[in-house]
Amino acid sequence: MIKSLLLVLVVSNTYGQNPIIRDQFSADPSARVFGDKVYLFPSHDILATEGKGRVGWFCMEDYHVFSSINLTDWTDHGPIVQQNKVPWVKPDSYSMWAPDCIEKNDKYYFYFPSIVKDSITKAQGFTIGVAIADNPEGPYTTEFLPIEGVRGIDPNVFIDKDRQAYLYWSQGNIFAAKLKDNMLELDSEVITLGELPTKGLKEGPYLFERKGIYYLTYPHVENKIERLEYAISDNPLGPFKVSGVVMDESPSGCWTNHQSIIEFKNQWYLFYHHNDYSPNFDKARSVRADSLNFNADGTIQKVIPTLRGIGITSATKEIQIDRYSNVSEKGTSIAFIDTLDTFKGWKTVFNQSNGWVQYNSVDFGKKRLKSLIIKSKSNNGGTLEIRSNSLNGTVIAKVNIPKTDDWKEVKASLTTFKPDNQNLFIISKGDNETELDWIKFE
Ligand code: FUB
Repeated sequence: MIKSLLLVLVVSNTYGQNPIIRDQFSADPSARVFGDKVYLFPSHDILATEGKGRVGWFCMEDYHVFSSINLTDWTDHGPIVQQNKVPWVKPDSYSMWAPDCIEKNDKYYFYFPSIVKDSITKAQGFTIGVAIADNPEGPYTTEFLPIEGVRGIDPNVFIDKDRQAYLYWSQGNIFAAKLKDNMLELDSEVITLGELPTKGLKEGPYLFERKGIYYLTYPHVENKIERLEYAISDNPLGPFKVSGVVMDESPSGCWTNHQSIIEFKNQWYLFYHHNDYSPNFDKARSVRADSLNFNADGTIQKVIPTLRGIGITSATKEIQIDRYSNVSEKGTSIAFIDTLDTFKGWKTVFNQSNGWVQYNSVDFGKKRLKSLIIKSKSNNGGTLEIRSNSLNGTVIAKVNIPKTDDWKEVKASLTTFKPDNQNLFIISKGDNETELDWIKFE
């Protein structure tokens, strides 16, 4: 149970769609449902500079936690664990890799890997420690020493129906062991999960249970870069049967991927990552989420990554239509607003009549909205049409974008108002290049 009334610093809000965290890099997402919220515990990629991490490699110095009640609006609760405040972590190692968090008996156990200080244990390299809190947002208190008997990265914890907890982690292979009731010590021999592919790196274990089937998911290099795969068993410790691919390799070549899978309000979701804000450097990644579905026999349907992602977007907030659900083959492209500051996001560029973008699940509510505001730019002026639910659907508004060299917010009256959830189609009605940042209704 989540204890209330704890004052936690709320740093910022970010809005749904992919990537879901829009003001910083985020990777290796562990999503968890605690109470009526989804919590996200990702790695926090930063860019290494001389003297701070290893340039050209992963670089992380802390972890943030995020939460959402609707999968659209995400709140950043700020840093929860920092490398230079953990007694056993080498403070200049910048190696706070993929974490996980789980609730047991009203306590939240945050598991994280990092590089151990030479003086602390006989072990060297990566090991895994725990921090404990009364609330998922923190504050977390870190254990003085890492978990004894564990070497490696990518911790994942699963608690079965009988309340037995299991720790999974990786280091070339995937390992598992039972955890004691205190969640801080191993309670069994370490098992190597040996039925998984033997060729190509495996890491990032994440185990969940559905209808009596234990799904072990993991990134694996079957070809040249990681893809997400899964194996199933009737027991949390296996033996597992390799069963399929959850997500193919990134078409743009991001070498890593890393997953977690949750059920929230009767829908399953896959959280994963991609280097959206850093297309030329794949160690600065961003968390994404898409819906995941099962076949009747319990096998997982492959998830095709989308930009639209998950959650419902309010019509009265800025709708970033560049995170589209679908797009015309010709006449439309997506580009960064500022290539020197990618966190400014993307724009949609229309350059041909009848080029279009489809953006699904916009909630117009019940109260009549009267106008539309479009942040746009067009050197020669353009016309955009907004339709509801199909390319030939009801015209909601027609907007003339005036000639302008700079971004302008243009207002137009709605020709009609349709309440509730709709899919929007934005269609160019001219050949002049017209750029669109966002639209919103009021
Ligand atoms: O984020 C660093 C490492 O990259 C993670 O620990 C792996 O799972 C891979 O995503």
